Amino acid sequence: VADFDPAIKGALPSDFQWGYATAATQIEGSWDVDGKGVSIWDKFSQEADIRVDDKSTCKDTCRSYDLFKEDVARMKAYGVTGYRFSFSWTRIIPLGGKDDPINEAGIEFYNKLIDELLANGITPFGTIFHWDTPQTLEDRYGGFLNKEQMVPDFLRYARVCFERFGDRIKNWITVNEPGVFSLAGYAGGAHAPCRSSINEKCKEGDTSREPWLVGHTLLVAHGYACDLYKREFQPTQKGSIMITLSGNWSEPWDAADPKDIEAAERSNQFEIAWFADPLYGKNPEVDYPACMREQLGDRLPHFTEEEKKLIRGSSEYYGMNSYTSFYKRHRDTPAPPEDLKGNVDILDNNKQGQSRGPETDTVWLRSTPWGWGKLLRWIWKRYEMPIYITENGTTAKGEHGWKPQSADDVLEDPFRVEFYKGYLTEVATASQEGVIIKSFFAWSFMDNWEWSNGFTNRFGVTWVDFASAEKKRYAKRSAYFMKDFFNHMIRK
Ligand code: PNW
Repeated sequence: VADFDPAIKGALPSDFQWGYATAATQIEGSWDVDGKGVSIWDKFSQEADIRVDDKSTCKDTCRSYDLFKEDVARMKAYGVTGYRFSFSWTRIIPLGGKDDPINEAGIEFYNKLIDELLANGITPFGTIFHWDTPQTLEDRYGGFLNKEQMVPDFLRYARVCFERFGDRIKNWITVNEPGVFSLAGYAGGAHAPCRSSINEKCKEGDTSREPWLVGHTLLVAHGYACDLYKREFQPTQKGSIMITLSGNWSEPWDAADPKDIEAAERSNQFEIAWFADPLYGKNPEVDYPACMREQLGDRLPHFTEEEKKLIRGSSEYYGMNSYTSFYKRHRDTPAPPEDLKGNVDILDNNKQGQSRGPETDTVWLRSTPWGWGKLLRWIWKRYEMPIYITENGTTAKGEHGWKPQSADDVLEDPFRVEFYKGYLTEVATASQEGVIIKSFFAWSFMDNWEWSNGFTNRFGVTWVDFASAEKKRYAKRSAYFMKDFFNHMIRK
């Protein structure tokens, strides 16, 4: 506690929300219990042998479907003010569609979770869609590739969430990271539903088109959900609604080369402005960024007049997930049709040979607090929207091998502590400069099932013994650090 920087003492407003984020597929387990239907990640898990690093599935994960009370108690002990979790679509509507039945047992689970949070003074932030499309909708009509059919099904699911939970959930997030869902599921192919024309493990897909179509459907589905909430629920429930966007920072490989400066800016637009410009842009004409339209042409969908009106202004805050930064170098060759990032080379070192940051257990993630600070200011300048940081965090190199010696053993995780110290100091200084930042949700409350990386990537401030039947939890040092650091930074 003693060595916290006095310059950032009280830097964050007294109503600042801080806590941890999770997602249903990654922590709940009980994938076929109490009437739950099959999601695209449950289906993905059937092929874990070829698709997941450690061949693990999302069948049990952290078992928080059973252990949620223990988890809420632990969060309270960690000192959080809020918790961001996601609803499982197939727990609530097993078959997913607008005319399919509601599963009351699924509703009951989330009622108990929300009530437990509120009874412990923790503000719930509810994500409606964190990537777990009902498999039935995938089979019926191609899921998010089919805008006409998906939007009404999504809207009915959102309606059920507002109707059943909106009396207590006052902070709604429609969609988690439309960008990563589209790119990893429909271009890279490493995520469900594994569609790609550039990944040999995938049988079907058209990487030149599908990620842009899916992104568009998500944006439109989000727009209709906000419209519904604002018309029918907000007047009485008095909550707010937003979308969460992903976006890592792009820095020029050669800071003296105007072409690299342009390439890095173009890359930021492909990654972030892709969704943020239609939602929050200052250009009165609602469209994707000009550089995307230029490179992708009509492969990038066009907004109808109704969609333009729905989407601009739909999200009431800027929900921001970000983890790392990359160096970007321009290319002199034309962009191939499968290019996703603005025709750039993506590099770990800049022209001077300087590394973007120390490695972690996650291939794409390095600790880069320098880029995180630039990103916060870039978003603020471009959109002038108050920011809810809805995810940020890290794995640490080699942490997988740790074994607790006793029930109260604490993992000393200096890397994660340094990571958060660096990133949160940027949050504090940006806030002091006038960037409006309203929350920080660290990813994640506990180690969990990191999608195609399985249990090999540990993002938690709680270490989970996945080998034990009861998925025993152990605090890491970072959990205590976060409590003390926020106590220092949040004004009394
Ligand atoms: C996010 N990238 O995914 C998700 O919202 C979480 O479910 C996930 O566990 C967490 O971040 C950690 O990965 C991302 O390649 C996946 O930049 C990939 C990237 C970013 C975010």
